[in-house]
Amino acid sequence: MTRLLKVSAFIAVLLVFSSVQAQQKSYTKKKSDVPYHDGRYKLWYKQAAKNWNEALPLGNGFIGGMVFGDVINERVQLNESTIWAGGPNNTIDSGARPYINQVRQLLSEKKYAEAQAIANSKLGPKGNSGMPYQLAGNLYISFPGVDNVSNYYRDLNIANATATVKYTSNGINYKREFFTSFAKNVLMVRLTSDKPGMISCSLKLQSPLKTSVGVNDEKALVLSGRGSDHENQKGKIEFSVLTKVKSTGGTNTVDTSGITIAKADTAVIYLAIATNFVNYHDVSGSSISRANGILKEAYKHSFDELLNENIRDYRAYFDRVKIDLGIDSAVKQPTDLRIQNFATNNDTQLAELYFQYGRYLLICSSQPTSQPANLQGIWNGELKGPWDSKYTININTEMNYWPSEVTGLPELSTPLFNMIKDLSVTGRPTAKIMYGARGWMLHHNTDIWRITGIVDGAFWGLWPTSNAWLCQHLWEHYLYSGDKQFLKQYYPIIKGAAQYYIDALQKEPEHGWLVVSPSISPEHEYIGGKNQVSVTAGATMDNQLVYGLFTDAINAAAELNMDKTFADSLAAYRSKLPPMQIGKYGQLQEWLEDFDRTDDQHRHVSHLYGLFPGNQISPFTQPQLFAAAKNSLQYRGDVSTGWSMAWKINLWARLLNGNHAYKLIKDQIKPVSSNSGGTYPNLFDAHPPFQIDGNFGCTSGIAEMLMQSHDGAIYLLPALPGDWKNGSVSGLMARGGFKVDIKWTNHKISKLVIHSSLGGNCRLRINQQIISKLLTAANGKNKNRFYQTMDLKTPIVKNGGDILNPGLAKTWLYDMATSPGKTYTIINEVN
Ligand code: FUC
Repeated sequence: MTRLLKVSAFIAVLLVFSSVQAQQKSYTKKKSDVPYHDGRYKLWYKQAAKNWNEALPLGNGFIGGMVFGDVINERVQLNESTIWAGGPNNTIDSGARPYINQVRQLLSEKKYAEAQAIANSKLGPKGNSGMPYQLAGNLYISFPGVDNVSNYYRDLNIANATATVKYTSNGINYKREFFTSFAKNVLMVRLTSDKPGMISCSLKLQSPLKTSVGVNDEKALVLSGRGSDHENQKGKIEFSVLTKVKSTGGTNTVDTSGITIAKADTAVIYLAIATNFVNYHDVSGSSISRANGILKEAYKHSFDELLNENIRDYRAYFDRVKIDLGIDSAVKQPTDLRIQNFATNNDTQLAELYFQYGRYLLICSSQPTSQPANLQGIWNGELKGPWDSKYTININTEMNYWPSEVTGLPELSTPLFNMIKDLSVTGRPTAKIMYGARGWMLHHNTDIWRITGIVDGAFWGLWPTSNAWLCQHLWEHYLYSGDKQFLKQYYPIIKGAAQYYIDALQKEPEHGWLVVSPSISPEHEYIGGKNQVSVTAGATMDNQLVYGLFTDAINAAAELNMDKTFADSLAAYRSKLPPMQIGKYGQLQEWLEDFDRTDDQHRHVSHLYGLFPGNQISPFTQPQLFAAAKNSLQYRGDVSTGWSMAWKINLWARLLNGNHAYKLIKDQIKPVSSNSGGTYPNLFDAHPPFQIDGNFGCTSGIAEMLMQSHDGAIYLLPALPGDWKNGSVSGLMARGGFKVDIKWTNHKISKLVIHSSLGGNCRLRINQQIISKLLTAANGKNKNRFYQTMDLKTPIVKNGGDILNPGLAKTWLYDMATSPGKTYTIINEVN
């Protein structure tokens, strides 16, 4: 019995709750939901932003604003997600095909340097490498006569999506409040002080783009502009920024030099931005009438009305997941200090803040009808941001969406799904003209115009497997939601990507395997030196991606009960793909030949796609592969660019090593140095420079440390670090429509709540024994059909090297029958 008690006897209580939604509503009502220290959900500072990476981001998927908070000259740097250079175009290279065939031939003859030379000279971009995302401009508010300043405070409250600046000047307390309205699509600013008549300032709109400033009939200040011409493309985007002030007391006047507010009690600034963008091939909208309409609608409402509405709208997303990793006194320090000290401080809460900040950034940069989050989300202060702030599809765009399903924000992936739909159209002629194949394809980048050709140069850009990676997100959305309508709508797109490979795969001469050729293991050379070679055939990541795509297409056809002949043919092709290979250092080979080096610390860890975000390497069914993947990751090292470290957090979580994953979180949340990634004072991830994927990747990694559901069961606390001794998380989503709440004490689960939206068997994997009437020992295959499709046995080949024992701890597997809409609570009475 004592032993029984020691292993934490659980008593299960079955509780039936109402729907997920009803539960979410109650979050906002219950007082106990905000038992946190003020700093828990705040990024805060004792000084204004000295540069862009210290400014604080606001956004609603359309407008982005970076608030600097200078007391004398406030700056809000403005973005609108459809202001890009150039206009509708595609980058298909109509002369590419013979050279692609030539490169294929050279690769099959192992003439690698020659293949690279032809690729470099003949298969680069023709004309343009995609268009840059551009800033709209800046709202400047200058405050004359501000001196004797004290009590300066600036924050971003991610529980409410508001930013605040406060200070005392000449004995008077001033406050500025900022937010971007989701419902009304405006940026709002309120200026107040604790003494009437003290708000005097002047507003200006400015932009480095070609713009003009005027005043319209409604007395709004208007900045009209156009996106740049770029790389042979004429700038076709027209945009309008409109701003108008409502003040109480004093006066506010407008002319072409700006808006002047004098001696007001309060001033509220309404700002709208709109463009002529309709979709990737249509720019026939009217930016001015759109911006006018937006401003008019918002102006009817008071600041408080819009703020309250906004907090409700925002929290409907944000409150879906709560997390508590413990709280230390460090939470009382300003955020920039916390970042500096995170490596050595006990500050587990900063990881929690960073996790929730990732969710905040996704909510603010990707709304159901917006553009997808680009390399900088929607925040870019330049005419041509890093890598043009485009969509890089060999890791970065996908990483942006890793947290959406698991952290309860699935509808925020809609812009990604819409972009995939666009690309399945613009990528059809690319498949035909460049590769002589059916279906659709694109290379490693796209932009708002949905280009599909090679960009940057063949060394980086000759990677044709983006379609397979993008389609993974479609299938995963189905696994989480069980939404057959969605699957039906997107099945032709998944099928189109699979068809491309049926036509494009090449028979490799040595083993007769079918390989993607030419391609690269993203951006990575396997022959170094002056004449680096990246171009290859049969890179491991490509094999995994095509294996996954075919498998998903086969499963999708089965779920929809259609296309059996096509699915059978895919299964036949799939059996001819190369197996994963274990190389001479016991590593998972990155290329078809064993080129890997143990001292290679390249930032891309592409061949580990199968471990994460794929599900082809399981510790339980593929221990040899699992150990090889671990060797590969160990050789690669930890510190790297921001997104690379974020990927490694997910990978170490999948390797079930919470301490190593947490070590990488510490490596990521540290001040930025010039040669490696880190975190800026505003908690933006640094490649460097700022790239948002690292923020999203880390959020996903923390979720993976707490729960995984890709390998036949829901694995609870699979990679809990020693430092996260006590804590809780609620609202994480598992495949098959399960919502999971976990509370743990002393690293052991003390309470578990599972809400089932689709019903079916809920199989749990746990690192401890649980005794509960609700749970039975798992038996045979998981009967839940969303978990059966994960039953992969990827073929492997061992070419040498020592295989380490994966050293797995014992786990317990349970089954629990569930019904749709029911909630199940399991309480550990011992703890
Ligand atoms: C890929 C990466 C780079 C950078 C760029 C935007 O090309 O290799 O590190 O993140 O995308």
